[in-house]
Amino acid sequence: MSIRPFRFIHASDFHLERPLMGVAEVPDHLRELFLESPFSAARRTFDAALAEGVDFVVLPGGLLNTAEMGPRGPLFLAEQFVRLAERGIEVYWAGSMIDLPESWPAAVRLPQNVHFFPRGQVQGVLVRGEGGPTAKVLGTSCDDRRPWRPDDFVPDQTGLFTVAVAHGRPDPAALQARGINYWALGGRHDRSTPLGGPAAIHYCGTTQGRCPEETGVHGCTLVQVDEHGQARTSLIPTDSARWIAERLSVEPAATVEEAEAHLRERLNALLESMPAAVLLISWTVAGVGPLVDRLRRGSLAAELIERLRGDYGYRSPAAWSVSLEAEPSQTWPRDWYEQETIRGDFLRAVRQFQMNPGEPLGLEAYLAEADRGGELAVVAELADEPARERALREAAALGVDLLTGEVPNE
Ligand SMILES: [Mn+2]
Repeated sequence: MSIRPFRFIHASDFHLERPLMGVAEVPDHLRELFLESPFSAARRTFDAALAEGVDFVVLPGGLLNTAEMGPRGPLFLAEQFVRLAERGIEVYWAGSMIDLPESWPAAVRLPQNVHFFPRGQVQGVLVRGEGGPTAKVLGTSCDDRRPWRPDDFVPDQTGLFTVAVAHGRPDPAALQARGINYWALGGRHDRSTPLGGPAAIHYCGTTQGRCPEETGVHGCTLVQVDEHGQARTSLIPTDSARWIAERLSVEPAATVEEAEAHLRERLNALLESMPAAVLLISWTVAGVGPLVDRLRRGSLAAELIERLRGDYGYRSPAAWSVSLEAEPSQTWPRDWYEQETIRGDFLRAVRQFQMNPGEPLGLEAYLAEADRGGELAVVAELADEPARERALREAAALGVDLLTGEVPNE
């Protein structure tokens, strides 16, 4: 296949309706950032499209919750689309369940360059360059009555490079079998490429991490298709706030001063490697010994975090320590399990659950009446093995904390 090279931007999951969240407290000087960074990430995406002079932009959904967010989101997006229209850049948008074509407010005019794919069927659009068609873009918006299937997508019969745009998580093998050149997918917030090569499957991820779990760099993807029809993807960062999870192991004999020096070293290294974004860091300290015990109970963790915030959290850009926690211990002294104490009873009960992964935890009983039997009840079952193990470990640590009494380092 010999074709004219072209390039496009692939971006999804702007979630303009959702500020940054998942922290206990937001300091005053970062409030604006927590509210605005989803918008600035979307704006940077369109800035990148203009700067790179792309041929078109594909948006596989999750851009905004049109039902929840009022006029600001749609007005903002329409404005951005106009910027692209002025440069002749087409936009292909495949909505998710929160951004369906029907829910776009009629009062906000979508410019002509925006092709919003309908729900319930796959539509194909030819992308025209100066010398004729360069590519075919196929897309569909989500439909709860009939979820789209990989089979609905048929590659261009004349051999044009075909891009499929959709929101969802189908089986990569079923996608690969279709013979589409590039699957531009949305619906995952982490960036991933289930399949590279001539039938690429790519999730660009959200343009702005929204909570402590959405760690690392977020952005949009620039896709460059060469004359052989090979697609090359590269990340363009768009996040102005970046969530970082850092784990620090300490020796049993470590002192507070040593641990603090390590934390500062890490902070300096992070600031050096990522100077352009505000860093939001969740610390986990792992290990055994008096230091970790003190971090788990008492005020040491709060004091440490206060000092780190004071020294690094108000710079520009800031490195803000969101939390500092001791990792729940994996093991407790063997004789604790044998003691005829309430703590012994408790640890034996937890171990019973740990050794029998099939035994239900029965957490549903603790939910409010209205939530039983619902979606939350499924989550509360903790059927997912790592989640169950983590919950049991945390329960054991909490039980040990509460039942060990005043002797912190027994
Ligand atoms: Mn999403």
